[in-house]
Amino acid sequence: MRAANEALIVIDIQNDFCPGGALAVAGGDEIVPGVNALMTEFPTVILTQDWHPADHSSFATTHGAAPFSTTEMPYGTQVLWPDHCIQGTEGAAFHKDLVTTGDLIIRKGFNPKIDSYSAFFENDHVTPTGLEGYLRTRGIDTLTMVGLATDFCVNFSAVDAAKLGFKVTVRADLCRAIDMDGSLTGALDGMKSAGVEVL
Ligand code: VGL
Ligand code: ZN
Repeated sequence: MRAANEALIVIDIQNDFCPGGALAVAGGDEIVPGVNALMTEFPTVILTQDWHPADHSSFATTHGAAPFSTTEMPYGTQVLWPDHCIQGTEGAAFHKDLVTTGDLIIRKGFNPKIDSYSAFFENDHVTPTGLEGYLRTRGIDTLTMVGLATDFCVNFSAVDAAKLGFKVTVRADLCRAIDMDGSLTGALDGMKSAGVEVL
């Protein structure tokens, strides 16, 4: 068992990010057995769940635009996604084989006007989710991250955590990427320059 100051953060292993889902990540379901096994090593396990209202501003349908196009939001450029992870739907549910007995499930992306890739801040980079306070008040300063997608929610979560002063390791073998327009290479470089250890 790892020390009490360590936590595993399991990011967005939900049906819509797995094959057959609305925003399927290639091989997204392959990581489930390895993630479940890794959970047994950690005293604290936290899961995140992408959790959007039906008319979310990150959905292409909300703008009458093409999926995977981009738009300018007050907080910067936003990719417009296929409708995914709508609150309470089967697509938003965790993969059926994922162990979900972790200590905390943190939902994100519920603000209709702002997307939230990171488990720590919405995409405006200032609105907190509360996860930082949860970790600090429990004396946790060292994080391992796994899940979907490497280049979006894992990347943003890992970089924010490193900026906040947490020691962060990403197990890239237990992540899978969307990889649009070189986003995976950019994410791996960005994480490394932020001080994230990518294994
Ligand atoms: C994600 C795009 C939109 C992710 C979530 O979990 O990486 N990507 N919403
Ligand atoms: Zn989303």
